[in-house]
Amino acid sequence: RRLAVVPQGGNTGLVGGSVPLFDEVIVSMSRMNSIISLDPLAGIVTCEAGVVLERLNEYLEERDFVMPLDLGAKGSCHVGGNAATNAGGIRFLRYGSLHGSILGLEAVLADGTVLDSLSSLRKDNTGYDVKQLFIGSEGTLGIITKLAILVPRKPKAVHVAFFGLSSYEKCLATLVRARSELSEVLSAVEFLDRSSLELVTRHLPGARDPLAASYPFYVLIETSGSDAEHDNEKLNRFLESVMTPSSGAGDAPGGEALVQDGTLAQDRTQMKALWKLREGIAEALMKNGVVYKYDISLPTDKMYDFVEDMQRRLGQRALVVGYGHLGDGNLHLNVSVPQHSTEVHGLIEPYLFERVHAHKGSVSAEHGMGQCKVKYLHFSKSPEAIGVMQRIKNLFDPHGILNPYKVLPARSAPT
Ligand code: 2HG
Ligand code: ZN
Repeated sequence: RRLAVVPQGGNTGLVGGSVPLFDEVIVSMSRMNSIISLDPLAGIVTCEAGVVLERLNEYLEERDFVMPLDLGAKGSCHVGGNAATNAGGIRFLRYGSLHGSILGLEAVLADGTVLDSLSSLRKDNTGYDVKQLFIGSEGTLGIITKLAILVPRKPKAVHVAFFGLSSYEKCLATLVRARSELSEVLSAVEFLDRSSLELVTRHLPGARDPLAASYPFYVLIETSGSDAEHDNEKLNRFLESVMTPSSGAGDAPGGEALVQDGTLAQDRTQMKALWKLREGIAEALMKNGVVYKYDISLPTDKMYDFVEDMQRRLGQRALVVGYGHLGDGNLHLNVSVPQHSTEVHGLIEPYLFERVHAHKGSVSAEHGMGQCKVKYLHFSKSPEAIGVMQRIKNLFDPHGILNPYKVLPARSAPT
């Protein structure tokens, strides 16, 4: 009947991708929630799109596997939505993008055709990899209904350390050290600034600063490996190296140690508490008032300049915080105000995206385009690339009924 539809998973997106604008019908995926099978030999799980990420992860952990994806919204988001939005999250550094982990999928096209690309082969080099188009298409090319996902073995030993640092440069140097000294066991490197930590400790019950003094920056490092003794040894050597004052040689700025203070979680509860300080920032910001959210990819050494520049630009009008996936060059720049302010919003956009473009960054590192970023697509994609995207959209959805007004700017009618 050519009715416009909006596919909706857990509705946890941050760019309005699963929210209708006009009279679109919401297609909720929540009852397509079966886990179909797990092939333990190949490490491939097959499930329906509406399975909640945390539930799938629990199912896998019981069988000694783990999802290659983890994010703050795990308790509500659906794996179909994760695939449709190409969600990034905190395991990206270790397991990479869903473009690599999703081996196959089933999708329903605009005309009702069920496209079976549910291959569960590690290798399949038979021409165009059509399923990739659906990953990150945000429901604009078809509705993902099933997935086959490559799942790694559950790590036997996980450690989490939380550091206080005196400058962003030291966060970068700590990242470099972690990469070289923790190498294959390194599974996450996240950072947050002091304002982010203060928001979490103020708004989330039970959250407390684990360090004795305050620092302008914090880095959370996680290791995951198969041999607790080996990982422990590596981590202890790393801790010693980042906490010992340097001679000024190598990657460390001279004199002071890279890390001023730090704590290592002793058990699962402490590990969760440290992760909460990073994963709880989004929730704490929501409790603090109205928030303008930005999720940008930048050269890692430039990331915090963007936060400081925005702080200077907005002055007393707003609180600007910076945190994110340091190891992936993905900054979450958020601006908190007591109530919506057209003035503040106008000072942020399009200024921020113009700067991102000037630094060859991306206007969306992991949250997608949804409805909020559509008009800024051209800052990250060339006219030729947008033209190809439009042609693909026309091919899959000639009547524009799949999640309209999302991802791509309005187009002319198909010829
Ligand atoms: C995170 O990494 C999420 O915590 C949310 O991607 C980021 O709130 C945000 O802007
Ligand atoms: Zn994130």
